[in-house]
Amino acid sequence: MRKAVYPGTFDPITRGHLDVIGQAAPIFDELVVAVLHNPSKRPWFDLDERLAMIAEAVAPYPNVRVDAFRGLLADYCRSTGIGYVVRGVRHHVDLQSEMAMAHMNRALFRDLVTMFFPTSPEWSFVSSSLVKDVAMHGGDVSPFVPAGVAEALAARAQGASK
Ligand code: COD
Repeated sequence: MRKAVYPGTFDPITRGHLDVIGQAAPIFDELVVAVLHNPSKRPWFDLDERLAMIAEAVAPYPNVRVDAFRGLLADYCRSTGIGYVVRGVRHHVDLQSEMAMAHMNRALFRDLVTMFFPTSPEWSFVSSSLVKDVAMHGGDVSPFVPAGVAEALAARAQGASK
């Protein structure tokens, strides 16, 4: 069985992430979208909120499931029998840091292969940070994130401005 992980922070999931999932899902028997649980960071959305938003967004893909992990990605892959890491690339700047991560992960777990997926051009400028910034300033983020995420962002931004 060909198992892959798409790891990330996903704070929150965007249409750019979903574009990568849409490209990768048909290639693997199972694709796990794995959210890093990092208690030392303060995300906009807590782990359970992020997992729920992703689960809703990937519902159309029967072979995609959601999980959380702590610690090293290489250890998570080793312990779950995952052999492939899926990463999205928006432009050459992403590639620089993504290459370093891919090499480090391979150095930690020799069997791990990273596959890069170039995002569709319409999402190449989209990032979780930018959509949070737009939402925080009252902008419409609905073109860039799934509907449920847009609602959650608007609610969070309203709460933060009170
Ligand atoms: N279009 C396409 N791809 C996109 C878009 C977009 N618009 N936006 C983001 N992406 C891609 C990113 O390039 C990335 O590949 C992926 O989607 C996830 O992005 P983020 O921002 O949600 O997640 P990251 O990049 O912060 O995740 C980093 C990890 C959590 C995977 C990493 O830090 C990690 O593995 N940490 C665990 C500890 C570890 O193993 N460290 C050693 C790593 S070498």
